[in-house]
Amino acid sequence: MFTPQALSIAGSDSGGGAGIQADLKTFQMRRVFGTSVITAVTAQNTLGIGTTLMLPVDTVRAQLDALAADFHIKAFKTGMLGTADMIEGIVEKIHEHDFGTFVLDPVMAAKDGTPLLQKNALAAFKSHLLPLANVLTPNLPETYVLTGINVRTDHDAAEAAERLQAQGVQTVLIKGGHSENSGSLICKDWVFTPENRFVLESPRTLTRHTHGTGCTLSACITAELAKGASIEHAIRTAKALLSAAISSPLNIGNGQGPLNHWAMRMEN
Ligand code: PXL
Repeated sequence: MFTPQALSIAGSDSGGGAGIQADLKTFQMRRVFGTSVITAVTAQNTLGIGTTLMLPVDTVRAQLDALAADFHIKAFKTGMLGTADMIEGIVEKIHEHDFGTFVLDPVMAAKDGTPLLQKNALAAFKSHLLPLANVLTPNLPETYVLTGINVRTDHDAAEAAERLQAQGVQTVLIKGGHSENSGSLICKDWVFTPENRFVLESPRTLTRHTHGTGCTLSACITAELAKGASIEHAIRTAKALLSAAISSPLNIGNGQGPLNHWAMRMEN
């Protein structure tokens, strides 16, 4: 039997809650074999990010070549990419190899504000990477940077998605968790696929242990797509995993702690 294989191209979080570590844990939870190409190493705990080291672009490209030569990766995601050079080096390899369906998590900054994508890398991000995305998963601040639209209403979300789809993105998932309406008990996400659109609503859990939510969501979507699920099914499964992972928190570290990646049972 063919074993589904997925890839995460992202940064390492020594604290284990976000980045490559969150992605691999999520792949494993969904019974997908996880591979990883590390773009950067962050010295990090639940209190924040210290030193960050970008790996040489050639080392990243060599990791991609190694996987392409031996694996059958059906879906991949990108997280922290850091610089314009890194984006350009990876984009070339995405064109050269076939890693399957592409889930683009437009990681720009950590929750403590540390930039994870240089400002001068935005142009390369928008012109070279964005048009390749099968699924794009921006939060509200990222949606603003990519479209100039400050999403507050369903209409704003539709307009932002339209702009992104005009640039080649297939499915847009706008995550409403950063809403100014965060006093609300409901958290709303908007999904626009090429065929339809729908809204996902979930109860807002009052917790500060939300480190790695974006990474985990996009990793779960990637895992489900690697197994051949439809986009809609993959997104709904990822939301269910996220809700479980947020609502049964772990007690790790003294700051903004990680999700509970093993909270969702496989039969869900
Ligand atoms: O959650 C975004 C993110 C992605 N990748 C790495 C991170 C973070 C947030 O801290 O550290 C490596």
